[in-house]
Amino acid sequence: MSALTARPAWQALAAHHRQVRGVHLRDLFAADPGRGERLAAEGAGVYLDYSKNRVTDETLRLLVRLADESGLRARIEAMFRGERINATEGRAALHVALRAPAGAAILVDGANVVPQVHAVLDRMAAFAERVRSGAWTGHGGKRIAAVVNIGIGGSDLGPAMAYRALAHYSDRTRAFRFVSNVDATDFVEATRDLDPAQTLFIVSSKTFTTQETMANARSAREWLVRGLGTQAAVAKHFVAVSTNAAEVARFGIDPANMFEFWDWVGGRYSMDSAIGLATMLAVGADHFRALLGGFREMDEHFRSAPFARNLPVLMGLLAVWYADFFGAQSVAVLPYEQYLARFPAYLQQLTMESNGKHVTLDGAPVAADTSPVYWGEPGTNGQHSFYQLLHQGTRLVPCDFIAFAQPLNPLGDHHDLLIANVLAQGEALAFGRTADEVRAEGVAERLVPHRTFEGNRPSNTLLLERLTPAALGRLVALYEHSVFTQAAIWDINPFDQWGVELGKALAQRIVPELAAAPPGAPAHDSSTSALIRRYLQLRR
Ligand code: G6Q
Repeated sequence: MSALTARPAWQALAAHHRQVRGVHLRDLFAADPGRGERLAAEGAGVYLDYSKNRVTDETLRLLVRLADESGLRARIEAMFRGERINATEGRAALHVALRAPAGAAILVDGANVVPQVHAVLDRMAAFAERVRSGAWTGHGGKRIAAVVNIGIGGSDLGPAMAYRALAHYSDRTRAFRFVSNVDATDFVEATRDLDPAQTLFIVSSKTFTTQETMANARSAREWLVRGLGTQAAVAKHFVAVSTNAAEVARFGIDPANMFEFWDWVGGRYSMDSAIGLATMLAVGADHFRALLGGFREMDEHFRSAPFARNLPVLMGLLAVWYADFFGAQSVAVLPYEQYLARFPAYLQQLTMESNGKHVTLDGAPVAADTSPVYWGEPGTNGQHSFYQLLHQGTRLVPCDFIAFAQPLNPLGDHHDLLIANVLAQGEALAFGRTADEVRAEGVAERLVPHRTFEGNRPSNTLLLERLTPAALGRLVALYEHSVFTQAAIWDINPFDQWGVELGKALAQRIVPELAAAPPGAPAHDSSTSALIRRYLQLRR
């Protein structure tokens, strides 16, 4: 038996699950008229209704006990204190320092990192102000009309998501584009209508060695130099966000135009670092600081609220409950907010790159399933496609609904229609429709099974006042800390990503084999070798 499954709370949960797995949400609600208000928590301006989960008070008590037995409290403190909790890379994981207030002290190797965080923020703000005001011009003196962020993974998904999420607050006089894929189509389509004399590239790369980003950055430099006729133009049209000053200088970007971050910021935890420069250019420094303020509020809630009323802890524990005791394979994230269209994609990296791990911190196999698959689309669109499976499929898919009380674009009764839908979905999933109810509607007997909804399908509902920069910060931090909570239970490292290495290394090996006619048969398995030969033939 592993340390995880040997924990008394785990064993108690396993026994408890056998007793409650058949209990229906209909009965839980019928037995407790106050359940909908009792099983709700509020923190940092986020209201979480978790009453439509397949839990009793005993389940919640045992889950909190599991968090205690897993040392969650000490792990949270270790993160906030800057300890090297990313043990496999020998680093701290200090994204919380990126939003710490100016006067705070967080030490890494004895040095307070908060002043450097604020120094970079101030430089970003000064730069953003120059671009936004028109004081920073292109090589020929024209205003910057387009900003193109070049980056991938953690250096793309956060800024791309935040740009869309905060579009309501953004500068509509400039175009913002995000190029990530090494597929040239991404770069070509992003720049085809842009004027090089008015385009600013942000090369965002922690390492400044990532194959895709460097290929796109080189193509951008060629595009610019070809368009403006001089290498000297690079200085006014390229800035970098990186930890690697030497490589930035080698690329030809003036280190004065490099915005720094640090090895203790993981890529998928970096949208609130200098990686957010594109976001700041779009929405301005004040909104960016408000975004950081929202992150900070959720950080403080996570660090101080008792687990039983702690939103990220509750959400993390519920994710473990379904993944490990009900065998749920996935979680659907369903924002009823068009501006959050890229939020599920952002969360896919945050959740799955963090917790898609098979060994514990000390290298032993994890005794339970780790991260579920996160996926989703904004409502109401998903209702007309995959929700069928959520309602009547054979799999259990816990859902996170996200909604805002105040619309950013009030228009007739659209917002009430939107909210009616999100509420109806949670209700339908939980309570379903029994065969007797269907019969009472006069449905023909042969159709009754098809028209029956078993219900008992769990969901969380997150309700916020309005999608502001601060609200976005709170939401992202909520999921960051929910991921951390899950990792603490499984005793895995959510901050490394060795799983993406093998494919990268093998691609590097194949590149020269495609460059010219390879000498002899390439040394791969027969499938890969045959595909290489076929590609070389078809390419001609
Ligand atoms: C995130 C990952 C990964 C990373 C990209 C880009 O946590 O580490 O998605 O962000 O591979 O890396 P660079 O920023 O170094 O280009």
